[in-house]
Amino acid sequence: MAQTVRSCAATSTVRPVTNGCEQAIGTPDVADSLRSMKTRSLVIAAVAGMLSLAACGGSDSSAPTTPINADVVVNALDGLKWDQPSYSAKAGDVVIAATNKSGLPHNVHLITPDGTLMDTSITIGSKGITKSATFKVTAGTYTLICTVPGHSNMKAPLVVS
Ligand SMILES: [Cu+2]
Repeated sequence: MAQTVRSCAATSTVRPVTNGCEQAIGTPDVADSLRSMKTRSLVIAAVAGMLSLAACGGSDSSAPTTPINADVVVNALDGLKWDQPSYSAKAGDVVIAATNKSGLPHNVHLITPDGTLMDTSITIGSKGITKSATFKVTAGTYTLICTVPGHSNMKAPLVVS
């Protein structure tokens, strides 16, 4: 006899593999502008269909639609500054997700405790963009910077324990 068992689906905490590669998780600007056109549903449906066809036809399917389970969330704000005076993380593979909330292009680089600029970086070129990357870090105080000329004020410690 069949019995209906209602079990909660376990939510997976599997994190997208980034391995230093950037992943764009921001919503395309076109989606925002389309969303505001509430009365033009036919147009929206038609365009959405075209977009999904284009997405299916593309060879690059690396853009996830859900937020990345980041270890460190960094926001670039207007006024050439990060949203926090300092950040912290646990040693290992640390996923940093950076969002550009300002009107200027930025990037995220890490300087190791011994002063070396790490190869891994994140570029957040325009407002609303969120990207992430995995940084391999060990215990110590790193420095999170933006290397865009004139942005030297964008500097915050990343304390790794
Ligand atoms: Cu910057």
